[in-house]
Amino acid sequence: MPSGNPTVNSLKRDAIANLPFSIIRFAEIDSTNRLLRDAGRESPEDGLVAVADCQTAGRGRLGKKWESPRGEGLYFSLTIAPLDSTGATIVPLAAAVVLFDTLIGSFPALKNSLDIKWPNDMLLKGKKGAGIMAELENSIRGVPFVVLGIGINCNQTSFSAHLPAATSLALELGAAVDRDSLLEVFLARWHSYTPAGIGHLPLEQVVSDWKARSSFWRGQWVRFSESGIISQGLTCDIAPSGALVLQLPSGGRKRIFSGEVEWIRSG
Ligand code: BT5
Repeated sequence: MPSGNPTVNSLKRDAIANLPFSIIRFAEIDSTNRLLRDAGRESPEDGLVAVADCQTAGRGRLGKKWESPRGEGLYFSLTIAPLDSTGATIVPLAAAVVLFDTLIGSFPALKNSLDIKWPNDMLLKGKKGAGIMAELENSIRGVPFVVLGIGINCNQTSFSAHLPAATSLALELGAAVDRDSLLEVFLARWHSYTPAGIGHLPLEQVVSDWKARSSFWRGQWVRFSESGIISQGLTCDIAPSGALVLQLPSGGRKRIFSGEVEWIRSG
């Protein structure tokens, strides 16, 4: 994006001044999730946010990488503590709901192009514009906590050849995006979605909010792999547990709790 282009999504800088977040900023770090996990092992601090201008070893799920070029994306993590294993299920779903609303609220032009692919991909016209992960950890004193990590492609104008299905907000909007404002809007919305803490939010409500924002959970053919065997199924629901429910060609139903499902785009 040429530097002279307009910046959209402006918001007053003190929007989250009174909310229970502490933000630490880095010009460069290996991974904001790694940082908050390590810090949390000593003493998890609820509401601690780490944000970086660039990550040299940004992480995705299951040992995958998150490309985090300098100055282009929004890369941040949030510690939620204490929170036990239910958090690993509810947090990424809730984060997808809040991120969806953050993006639509900030950029109404995305109304018809934004979608959520189970479990955690934020799609813009079918391409991945943001990713969400949640890592569960225990402190040395046995306090369980979750580190929520979000990477949003904001101002990239191109992606490396091995990411043909990636896009950015700027590519979709035709204008550069203010990353600080986006972070503030997300945190403000996260706080209002979870006023008493995410642990008090019923999973059923989060699942229902997630379903209301995604077209992916119904009527989409997907491929999944189990014990090395690749099978296909038609998405038909999100279970109250957050699992993706598939209708199998054999007639049975299958719940997928984690891992990858690959969208088979052509009918
Ligand atoms: C995710 O994993 O989508 C979660 C990404 C979370 C990144 C944030 S950034 C701040 C915080 N600190 C971290 O270290 N991580 C978090 P997953 O569903 O596993 O997707 C990873 C896959 O997405 C990769 O294998 C690539 O195929 C693709 N990918 C990598 N970088 C991408 C990018 N910038 N845009 C779109 N796709 C990308």
